[in-house]
Amino acid sequence: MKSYDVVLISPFTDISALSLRGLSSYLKEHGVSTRMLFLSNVLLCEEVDTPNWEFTFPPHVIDQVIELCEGSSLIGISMMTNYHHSMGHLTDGIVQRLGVPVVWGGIHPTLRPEQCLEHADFVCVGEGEEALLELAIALKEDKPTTRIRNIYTKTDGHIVETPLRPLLQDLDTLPFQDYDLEDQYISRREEQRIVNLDPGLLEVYLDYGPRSLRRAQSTFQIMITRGCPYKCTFCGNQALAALYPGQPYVRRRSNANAIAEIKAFRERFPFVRAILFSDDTFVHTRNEEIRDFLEAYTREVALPFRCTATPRSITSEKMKYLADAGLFLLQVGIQTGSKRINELYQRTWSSRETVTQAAKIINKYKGRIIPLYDIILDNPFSAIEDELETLQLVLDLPRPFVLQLYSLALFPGTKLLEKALSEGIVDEERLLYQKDYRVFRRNYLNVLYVLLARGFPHGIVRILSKPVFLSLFNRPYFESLFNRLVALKNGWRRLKGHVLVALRWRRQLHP
Ligand code: B12
Ligand code: SF4
Repeated sequence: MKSYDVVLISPFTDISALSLRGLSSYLKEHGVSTRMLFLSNVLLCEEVDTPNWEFTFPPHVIDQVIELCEGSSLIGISMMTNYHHSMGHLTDGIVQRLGVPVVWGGIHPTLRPEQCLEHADFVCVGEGEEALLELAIALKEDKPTTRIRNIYTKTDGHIVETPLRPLLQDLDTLPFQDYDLEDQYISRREEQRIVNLDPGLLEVYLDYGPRSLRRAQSTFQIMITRGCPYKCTFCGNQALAALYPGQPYVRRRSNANAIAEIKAFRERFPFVRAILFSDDTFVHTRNEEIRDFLEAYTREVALPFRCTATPRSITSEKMKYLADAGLFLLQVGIQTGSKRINELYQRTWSSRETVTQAAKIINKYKGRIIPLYDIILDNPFSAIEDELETLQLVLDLPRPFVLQLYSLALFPGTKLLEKALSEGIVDEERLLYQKDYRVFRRNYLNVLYVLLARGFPHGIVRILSKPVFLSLFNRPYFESLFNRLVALKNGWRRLKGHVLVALRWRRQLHP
């Protein structure tokens, strides 16, 4: 089998893997060959559509990964915090059996380099393009690797830190994402193994996208900015920006450059049906900037698209440009309706009035644009009054909308985690690695939110949130009853899943 200088591994459910595809192109542009593996456990083994953070790859898949990595001089893995466990296991397997050095990069290694160096030989802190290239060349040419900026390593048990390169300011100098499928592989549930990613599979898997929007249509993801101007205390951006004091953090590609990338993708893969602008907050820019971008987009691309916004960034003018250009789904971070919690989150710019005003503007386009409102539950600093204020806000928003609920995950580097640790509210290890943002506490109020998210009539939820019902049901016995019911249901589902997986592996070993 042909070998490559660098093998890049993505554990994400979503094979868009924007960071790795960008890094891969950057390496190739500078003469370093790459192979990419998309190894989501969801794509491989789960019988349900959600990742299992405790997942470890079965031996026959690790064998295949080893085979696909053989002959390379470096293996790179991109990481979010929740993947620490499963990628740690995979990395240990690779290092022991292959002896090829492994570098981890992405938000988690950036914020927790020391922990990541327990598994990986190198960690890339911050932006990776130039650092990864320098590391790959050094390893290929057998040169020292301890002085590469942004690359941390360990010698004699001590961590060797290096200074950070400045942030890339001109994003137009970066190549487009790597979609050369002949060097790309994907883990497949159907075959129970890793297979070559061909255009047919790409079309299917680009349907996956973010969790709530799966199987909408084959969607190309792109970012036209890096960074976010806000500093919400639960978000990784605040920690990332802090690494680069005094440097412009929000950077934007030129319209022409972003549109050229979309056009190039569509020419190559005409099945693409929609575009997803995955920027932290796509709409946060001046009216004219959105207008100019969307005019060019309509002229040259004209595919339906989805994007993200903060409530504050929504204006009537921008919504008109967005709607005219084909926006069909707008993800808006509301997070809370409580003034007190907005202060805690450093989101005082996202008041109830701002949210209500934004929702009214969006609602003028009902039938054409569906808003997707993000709400955070399970905040240990919230009181029942805060939760009720949020519920009330959601109930008052004009319909239709989709509600996307997250159980608060306290990620490394965030102010909220620091606060929770200093107040002894959390045990870090448990929260960081085992916390599942889709698993909510099963208390009465959360059940009301889930009912809303599942389309239950607002009138009934409003009645169920009256003090009389709250005093009856918002009690620990209700939560424990629900926990038991859900445990029963999950136990049954897991058992069914294990049996199916075992049968598949058996078939795989004894065809
Ligand atoms: C786009 C995005 C997504 C997209 C696509 C992600 C993907 N698979 O590519 C979608 C919407 C699917 C998504 C989903 C999720 N996301 Co998200 N996402 C982002 C976002 C906005 C941008 C990430 C990005 O692609 N940036 C552009 C690239 C070019 O930059 P980059 O990722 O920083 O990569 C650079 C460096 O880190 C480094 N690097 C990265 N990988 C590697 C690998 C190697 C080997 C090397 C050397 C270097 C390197 O080099 C890159 C180029 O300079 C970030 C916020 C942010 N600003 O980072 C959140 C963020 C990464 N997401 C986050 C989370 C929590 C999630 C979810 C788990 C849950 C959720 N709340 O949505 C899901 C999980 C998905 C899944 N099941 O796998 C958190 C992660 C926090 C953490 N500590 O883990 C972030 C930071 C936002 C936040 N709330 O704080 N996400
Ligand atoms: S607005 Fe969104 S992306 Fe920006 S810091 Fe806040 S949560 Fe993060």
